[in-house]
Amino acid sequence: MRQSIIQYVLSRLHQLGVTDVFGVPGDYAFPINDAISEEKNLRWIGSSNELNAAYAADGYARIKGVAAVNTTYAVGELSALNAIAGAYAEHLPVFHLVGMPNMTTQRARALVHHPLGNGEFDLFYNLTEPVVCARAIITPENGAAETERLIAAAMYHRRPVYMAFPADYVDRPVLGTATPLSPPQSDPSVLEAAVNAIVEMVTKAKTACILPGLLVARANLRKEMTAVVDTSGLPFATMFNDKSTLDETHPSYIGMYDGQLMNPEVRAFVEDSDCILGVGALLTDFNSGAFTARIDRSKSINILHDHVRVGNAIFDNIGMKNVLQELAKRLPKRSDIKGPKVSGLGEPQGKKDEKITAEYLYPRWEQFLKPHDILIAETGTASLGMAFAQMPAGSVFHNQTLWGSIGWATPAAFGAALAAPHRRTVLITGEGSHQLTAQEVGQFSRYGLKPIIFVLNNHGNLIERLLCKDGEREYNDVAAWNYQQLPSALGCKNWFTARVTTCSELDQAIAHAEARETGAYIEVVTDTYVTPPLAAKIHEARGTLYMH
Ligand SMILES: Cc1ncc(C[n+]2csc(CCOP(=O)(O)OP(=O)(O)O)c2C)c(N)n1
Ligand SMILES: [Mg+2]
Repeated sequence: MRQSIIQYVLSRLHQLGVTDVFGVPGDYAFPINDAISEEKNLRWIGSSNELNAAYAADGYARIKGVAAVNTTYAVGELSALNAIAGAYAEHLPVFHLVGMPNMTTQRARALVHHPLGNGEFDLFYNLTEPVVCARAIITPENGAAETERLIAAAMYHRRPVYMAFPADYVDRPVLGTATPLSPPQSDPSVLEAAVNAIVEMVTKAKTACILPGLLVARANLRKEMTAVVDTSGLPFATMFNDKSTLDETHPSYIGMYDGQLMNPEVRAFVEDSDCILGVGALLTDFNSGAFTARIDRSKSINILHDHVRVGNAIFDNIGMKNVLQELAKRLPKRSDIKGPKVSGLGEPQGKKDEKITAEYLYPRWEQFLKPHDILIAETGTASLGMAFAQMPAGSVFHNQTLWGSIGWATPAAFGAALAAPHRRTVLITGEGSHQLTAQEVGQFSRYGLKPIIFVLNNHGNLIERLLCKDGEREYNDVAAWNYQQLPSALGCKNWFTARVTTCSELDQAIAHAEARETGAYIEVVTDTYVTPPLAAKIHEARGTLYMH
């Protein structure tokens, strides 16, 4: 028997690595919901709401390289849109599968529930256009071909795609066949010219360094990138959004480059280099120390996913993977170039029975991290503090640095934990952000996952207090929840929970959390203005640097 349209789509997603689909059911989506639950290779993961489902898909895609989320027409898909836009900004291929009313209903312009009541059904298909790299309404005729087109687009651009399924078409047999599209190919002569230009610039340079960026990790090119570092012997630094692209225990790692705001030795080394080899790094506000990074275009290179810039020369129609593979063979070994030695946050500073300070908290969290951990750090002061921790071998740091939608981290941590249940997932979130999506904590226990969650309670939106004109304005206060009671209320059985206010209480709670076989949820209470150094710098500079 021929596969139905939805069976075809789901089997292709499974071939790409999707084994779980996040979502919230709905009547227009029932045929998709049913197909997912009947598909033996896939698990339906019921989320609390569509925003959380799509954030969870974002977290899952960060670990597995691809994810899928299923929502119902209009009311469901619109709630997911913020997270889908985030996946677009952050380069994550998330397949958004949406159930639409029957085509017969749409043609009759019938006044069924969910649409706006004006007989128009393609509004939401149109609304999604700017936040996906490709979209289609899937029919029996176009099903196979459109699925292949969307897969090729999502995997090449590493961006989300949108697939809407009229409910009466979902179970119809897929007509015709389509072969997977081959990825774009590099132009060999341009590749040769670009690699020659890069090799020449690196060879001539007295000092040089590498800035590996987020696109390397997103395109699954960590191995190729590490080979370039090893061949060239060049020191490398990373920027905030690019943190943990390569292993931070690698001997060539010199630490975080954050413009003039932090790490002056790293800044001096990077900016004084005659050649700065950027690979998939973008100079966004948070990546450039609030635009204080000074990288001279004429002595820098950037290798992007489909083109390379060497100084002012552009070489296009060449793929990042091919460029890295060639460079790993051809770059000269520059063991003569030595960068500064990476330093982490050092020993926690503070008295054991006193309140928790930034000088204690961030070094203590750094010490707590273990090899292969997945750290999900929410937008806010906590991620600004943890950006300067040195990550242990094989561990990764994830933050939504560009999109920066608070509430992302809690469901994203769930998605990441589900994608890698054998690894330890650590969530660090401010309490203001946590309040947006805290109900997703219940999902960890529901699906047998054991994260360690830290909720930093500093009595409101600290980063906003530091950025706005009067930190005491009431709009930065949040409700004082009993955080410790949340896991139990949300169905987490036998979790370790604690509320800590002193350094020794923090130490004890961490020791308990590490020893337990269940999830752990620790509320870390500090004074309102306990601020890590980068957040303090951004505060000092906000008039001139940041808010332009
Ligand atoms: C969806 C969304 N709404 C609002 C904001 C603006 N915003 C940025 S950080 C923040 C508060 C963060 O507070 P918290 O999570 O408690 O972290 P803290 O800085 O206090 O450590 C807000 C409201 C945002 N980035 N995203
Ligand atoms: Mg806060």
